[in-house]
Amino acid sequence: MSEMYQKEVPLYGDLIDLVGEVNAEVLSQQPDIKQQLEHTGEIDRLNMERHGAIRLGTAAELSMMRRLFAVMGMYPVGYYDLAPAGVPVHSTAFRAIDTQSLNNSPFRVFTSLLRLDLIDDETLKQEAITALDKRTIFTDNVISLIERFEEEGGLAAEDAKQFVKEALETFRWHDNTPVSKALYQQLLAQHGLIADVVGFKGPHINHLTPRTLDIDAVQAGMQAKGIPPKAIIEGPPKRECPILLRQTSFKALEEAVNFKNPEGGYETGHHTARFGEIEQRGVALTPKGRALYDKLLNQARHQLGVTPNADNASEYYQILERSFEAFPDDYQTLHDEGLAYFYYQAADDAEISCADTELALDHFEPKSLDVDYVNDALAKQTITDLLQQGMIRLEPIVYEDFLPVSAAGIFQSNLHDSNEQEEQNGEQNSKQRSDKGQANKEAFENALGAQVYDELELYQTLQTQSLKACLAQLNSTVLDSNALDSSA
Ligand code: OOG
Ligand code: NI
Repeated sequence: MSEMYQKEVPLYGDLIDLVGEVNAEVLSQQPDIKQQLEHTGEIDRLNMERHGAIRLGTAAELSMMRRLFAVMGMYPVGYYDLAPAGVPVHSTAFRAIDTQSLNNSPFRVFTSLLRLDLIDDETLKQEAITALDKRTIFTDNVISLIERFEEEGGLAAEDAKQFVKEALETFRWHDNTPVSKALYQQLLAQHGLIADVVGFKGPHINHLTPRTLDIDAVQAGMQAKGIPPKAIIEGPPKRECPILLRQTSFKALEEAVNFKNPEGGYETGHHTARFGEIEQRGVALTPKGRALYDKLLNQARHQLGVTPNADNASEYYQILERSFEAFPDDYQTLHDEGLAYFYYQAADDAEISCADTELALDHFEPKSLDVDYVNDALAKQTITDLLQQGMIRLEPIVYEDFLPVSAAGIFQSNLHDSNEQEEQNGEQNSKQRSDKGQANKEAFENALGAQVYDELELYQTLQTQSLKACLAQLNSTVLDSNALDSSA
């Protein structure tokens, strides 16, 4: 998909080059970052794309898409309602859910379903539904292969190869549209996203997003390479210990398309939808950490008084930085205050043998492997002691999901130049719909044909599993050395 997209959108290839240069520079300048990436196994996936995004039109498309991603071990995680921000979609992210699979492939697809119910013009709504009903976004072959996967619990190597080839077709760009220019323009007047979904043959991938180790450097470097950046970097400010997700993109390109002429043939026009994005991820936050993040972000936005834009970008960053002074910025405190999720890892052998194994042994009764034990106060003290002695080290669990306020910013900066109007709509929408959040999630899951995973539960499980594995490893090391002592 990356190769296809670089061919389709050459500017995206330039962005990839810039990201590669900046990442290499950071790795050579900051050996501690390099070491951390080695410990968590992420060094090998550094230069792979981290996400892409598509927009779907119907429940049937969404549920087949869920089945397609399941073939690749990608499952729907999280629910994002963008309607309160004036974007008529709700979304999930398909991604791997366990550590090993994430290390094999961290790629996620932010997948949105259009909210046709938000089109208030009844005639237009019907035309949109008719247009969507007419299109088929999956090849027959990919559907057969999905069915085979479901029946047999897997695909043979040849089939898997064929599956990738066929699945890619769904994400391809088509510059001949199935709708007339007149209908396209009506849809566009309703909302840029509606035109982008209903006006095309399929859900073209609308951006891909590599990971950068220094998003500020890439943002600054884009201009110099002739890549027009979005006005502001979304998410938290620059920090010593990155949290959640910071993102920025280059502005969507205006591309030539051919609209289907009702009298036959095509007429030329253009469409703006596809762009390139970069992301820098940090540690996943617990519900307590996330509540603090939301509070500080809202506080900063409220203080700025208007939506951050090109004219107030530096003022916004200053306000944001000041606001986030209240968010602890070292991993130990983030851990001790229960603000972020961490992997617990037994220190390397060398470090263990220098540590005071007897003290550790005092704490390690066999019950230490019990999950409940892990949560009680004595266990907390034990963990603190072990961390202090250097027997256990903490490695941040990377946030693998998305942020609704940031996503809305990414959507909006890549739509037609009607931002201001959309933001005003957004405020109205949030008033109208603030109490409908739960019902929307249910509607989304009905369309999806499954429930979405709760991302916070997934992080908690990763943390607990790592603690159990680490205690088991320490126990066996300590017991081994004890056995050696007593046999001596
Ligand atoms: C998705 C925008 C959201 C992100 O990274 O938050 C997104 C879209 O434009 O379809 O990709
Ligand atoms: Ni994105």
